Amino acid sequence: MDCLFCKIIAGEIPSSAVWSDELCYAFRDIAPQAPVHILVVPKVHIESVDGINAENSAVAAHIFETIPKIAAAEGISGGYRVVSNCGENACQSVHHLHFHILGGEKLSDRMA
Ligand code: DGP
Repeated sequence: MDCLFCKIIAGEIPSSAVWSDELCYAFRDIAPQAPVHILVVPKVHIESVDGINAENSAVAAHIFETIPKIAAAEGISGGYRVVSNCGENACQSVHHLHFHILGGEKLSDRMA
């Protein structure tokens, strides 16, 4: 499968890792939109939030258990934003489920 994030998870494309466990991988976004901008992805390929179902939702739950741990390790526990773009109208550009963690400064009170 020609998936950028699958290649990053496999180590075929370099990335700046901040977390790795049996179910998920987190790394720094190549074009940060905040002082801290991390992407958290499942190691299994899921296209987007639309692809979460009863069979794989444990991975999504695990990611949401992991996000606060990453935020704490990054020192942004005082406030951060979690975003997942799903589909064309949301401008999803990489079709492997990912959650952006944005923080390290006072973020806009607008989402877009
Ligand atoms: P989205 O637009 O929600 O699909 O976000 C995709 C993000 O992926 C975007 O913020 C930039 C990031 N990205 C794209 N290619 C690479 C890459 O090769 N390495 C890293 N670290 N991030 C990437």
